[in-house]
Amino acid sequence: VVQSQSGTLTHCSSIKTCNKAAAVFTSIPVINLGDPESKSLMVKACEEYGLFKVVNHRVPMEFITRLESEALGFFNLPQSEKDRAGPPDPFGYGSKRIGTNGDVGWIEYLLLNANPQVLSLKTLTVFRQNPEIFRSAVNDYIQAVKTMAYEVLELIADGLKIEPRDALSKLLRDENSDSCFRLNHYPPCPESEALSLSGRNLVGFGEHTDPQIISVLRSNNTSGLQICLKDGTWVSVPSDETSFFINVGDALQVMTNGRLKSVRHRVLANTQKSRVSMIYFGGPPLSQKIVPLTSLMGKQEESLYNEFTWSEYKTSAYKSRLADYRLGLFEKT
Ligand code: GA4
Repeated sequence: VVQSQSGTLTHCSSIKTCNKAAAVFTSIPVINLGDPESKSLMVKACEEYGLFKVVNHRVPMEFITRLESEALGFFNLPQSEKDRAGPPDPFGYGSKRIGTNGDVGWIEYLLLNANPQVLSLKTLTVFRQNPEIFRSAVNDYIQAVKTMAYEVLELIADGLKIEPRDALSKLLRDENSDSCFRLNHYPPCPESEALSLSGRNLVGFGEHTDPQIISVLRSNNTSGLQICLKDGTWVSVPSDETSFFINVGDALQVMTNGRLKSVRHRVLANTQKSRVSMIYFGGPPLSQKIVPLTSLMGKQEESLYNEFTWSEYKTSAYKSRLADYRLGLFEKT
């Protein structure tokens, strides 16, 4: 893995490429949070795709643009400065390496605890002139996005007739909720221009499912996100900087006994523009048992999964490679 002096990413032959141009996902479900039908539309989207787009989300645009510019300010620092905020073990700056088991991508990122009090000092030292500006940009954004995530989970619970309606959201509201936050920067990749001429694209973040309950993503106006449909084809999700994308994670798939699908997704590098994304990963407390919700199970219905705690799942996930099918270890045979 090579890193140039200027702090930009340079070519790295171990980063994967993929060669088929994906169709554009024009039929992506778009859900207006003010729509009385939103709960059933969300459930439908989570059953079919494991992903939907949220409009009328009430997260102030000002919080979004402020954090995006803080993030870019950080990613534009010299490499040596950024490295002082690394490695991401578990929180901090990372470049190209994803996780600890050999995965790489055309990406640099900051991984943060979604509990603002725990914003690691290591990360803040990089913002030594203005750590408070960064801290408040992160806090305001996370707070607003969490509020939306709780609402989404309550609507999903309503749509599935889960009782009480906070059965899912309370796991994220819990002060011990194990949630994290990630700022990603995918620099433009000129090499992939040549590669894409030969029909190949460089992978920014390799295919995977998210282990948590739900993920809330916002990106700038640069495409790159793709999801895998039930039939195995990949489609690219058109970027929309004013909306949020919500995806189902592994834990929610288990809690709904497989009804809602944890979607496989990936990000490809763009040849022209840099992509910035910010993602809140809502997870339960470490001690939480991850089992299908009783109010959702039919009379004779049995769990498709063996019982496990979030801590057990997380430990197992962090030992896996990005593309692994992590739920496989927990399925009943
Ligand atoms: C995918 C979702 C989140 O980005 C993340 C990722 C984590 C990491 O980047 O350290 C993991 C990946 C993610 C799943 C499998 C393991 C852990 C990298 C990896 C190879 C922060 C998370 O929670 O799981």
